[in-house]
Amino acid sequence: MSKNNRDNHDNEKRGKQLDRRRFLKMLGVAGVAAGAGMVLSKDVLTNSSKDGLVAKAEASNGMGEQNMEVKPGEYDQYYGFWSGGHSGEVRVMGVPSMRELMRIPVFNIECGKGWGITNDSKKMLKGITVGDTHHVHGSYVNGTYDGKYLFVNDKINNRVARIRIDIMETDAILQVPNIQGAHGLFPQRFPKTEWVVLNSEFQVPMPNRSGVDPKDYYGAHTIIDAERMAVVCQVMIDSNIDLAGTDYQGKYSFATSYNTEKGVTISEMLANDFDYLHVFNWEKIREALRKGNYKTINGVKVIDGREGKSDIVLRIPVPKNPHGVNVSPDGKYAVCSGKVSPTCTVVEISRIEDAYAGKIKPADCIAGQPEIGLGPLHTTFDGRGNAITSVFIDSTNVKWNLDRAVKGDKKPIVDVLDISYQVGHIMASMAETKEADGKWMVSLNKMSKDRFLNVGPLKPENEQLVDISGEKLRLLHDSPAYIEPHDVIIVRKDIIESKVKDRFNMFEYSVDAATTNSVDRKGKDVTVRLTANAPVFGLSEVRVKKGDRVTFHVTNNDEIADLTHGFALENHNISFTISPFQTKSVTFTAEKPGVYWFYCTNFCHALHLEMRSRLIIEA
Ligand code: K7E
Ligand code: CUA
Ligand code: CA
Repeated sequence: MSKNNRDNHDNEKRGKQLDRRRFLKMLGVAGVAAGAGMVLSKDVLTNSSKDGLVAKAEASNGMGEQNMEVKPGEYDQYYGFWSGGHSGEVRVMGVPSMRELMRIPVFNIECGKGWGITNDSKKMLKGITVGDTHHVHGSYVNGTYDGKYLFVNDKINNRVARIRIDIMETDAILQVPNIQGAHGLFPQRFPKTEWVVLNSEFQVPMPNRSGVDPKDYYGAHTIIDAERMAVVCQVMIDSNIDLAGTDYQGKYSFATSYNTEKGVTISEMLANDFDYLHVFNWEKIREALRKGNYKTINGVKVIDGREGKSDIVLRIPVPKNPHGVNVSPDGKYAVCSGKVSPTCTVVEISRIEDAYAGKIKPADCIAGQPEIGLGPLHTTFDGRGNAITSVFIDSTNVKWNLDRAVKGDKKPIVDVLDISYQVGHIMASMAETKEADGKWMVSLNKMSKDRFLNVGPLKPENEQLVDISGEKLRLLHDSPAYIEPHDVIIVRKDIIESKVKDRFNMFEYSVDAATTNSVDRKGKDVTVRLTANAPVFGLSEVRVKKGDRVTFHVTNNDEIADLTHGFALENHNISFTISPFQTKSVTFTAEKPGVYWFYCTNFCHALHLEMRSRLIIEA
């Protein structure tokens, strides 16, 4: 292409993208307006897009000047922990390089590690191998991450998983009864994570049964014991509850609702002009548990938090179907993003006590309500008094000033960044802690459209890296992501790095570690202990009989960092890896007589290909 042609092509492409943006916006507006039956103010529309263009036209003064390049052999400054959405996993990324470092299987089957194939993982999954991970958050001590655990929800099967950060593996999965659409999840931030809260996005009969009028469907705020991974109790409420947050004092948890109408159709869910931010009072929850003010449903203590039934729940009216709720790093404000309303609602947390005491109305907790743009979804913070909100329909990230907002400024906008396209969550570095440092932000955009080489009708998402260190938001990088991360936390590497191990403690994770090799038979049960040392398995041959129930315990006896072996058995649907000093077990029935090779799948040695032995099934 000649330079002129290329310029034309580029201009054409820019033109196309601009058209695309307008088109998406019109679609979004039409969709929301039709669903809501409401008229969106023209003022909001034109102003927010105008701000976007002004921001673009301005010179680069006020721009951050951080360099995202991480040279070969250098490390990233941050660990990013991404939810994987309906891939069911969690991903570990480097920030700012946006390089994918690892995937942690959680609710899915994954052969890299053999998750869902080994006995331990099967026991945790209980045969349920689809999941939808949205919200991944770390455990806290004193308002910041302690580097011990990650917690993540499964919206499809109402589970919460815990990941041990030292080995980056799922170590517990809790099935939560009585709820559906397990969505918002947030750990206690202060003084440390003893509880994790989980919101149910869908209302259902409690206990679940047919023949119930939708007016008797309920939502529940589930409280989980983080160490025991057990349900402490559920607070049953009339509404659904969506996103979750906790304060920085250990007093309250928050939940946005979009279906206070108890609708079962979209138009019913959009009937009211206001829904709620629910506030749950932890002292009152403890008191109800102490006094026995609950009933037990499916083995869970269910406290009645419905309107008029108890004083545990405070309902702060928030305009129309809000989505995210995020607490500012100074602990002062809970910010609800409006979704159908173009506003963010700033709730001053210190006023909540007076509202519980009846001294002020719940609505009086609202300190500001600035107009942000069309379809605000999630808000993050730079730790310097600014909030940044993702705006779905506008396809923008909007930076605004909290102080100005609470002083009554209806448009405290500092900068508007056009993103590509239709953003869900955004997250700034350390922004969900009191140590928010205002350096990097990731924008998880739901659609990449025309941004990457075409790979068919299913396109990757587009995750954009933004430098937020300056006055203006500066877009630095596009990363394709396999469907579909929803949320992310960005954690300073010093918090994580020292916690991460190079090898397992041989007997910590399994009592079945094989330090020597053996084959033991008890009736039809055959137990094989097998060592793996590069480049040999400890047994060159294992003989069993047709119909035997065979268990292999495979231990990697190599202690060298990064020397992982694999174990795959021909024609038996078995494949997993074993990291240094780790033991993994698998049980299967020997059905078809013959010779079956088991081999190492993970390249470990010059003679890796020779690392193979026979299982002989005798007739
Ligand atoms: Cu907004 Cu599930 Cu956090 Cu997706 S949720 S975007
Ligand atoms: Cu062991 Cu390859
Ligand atoms: Ca509603």
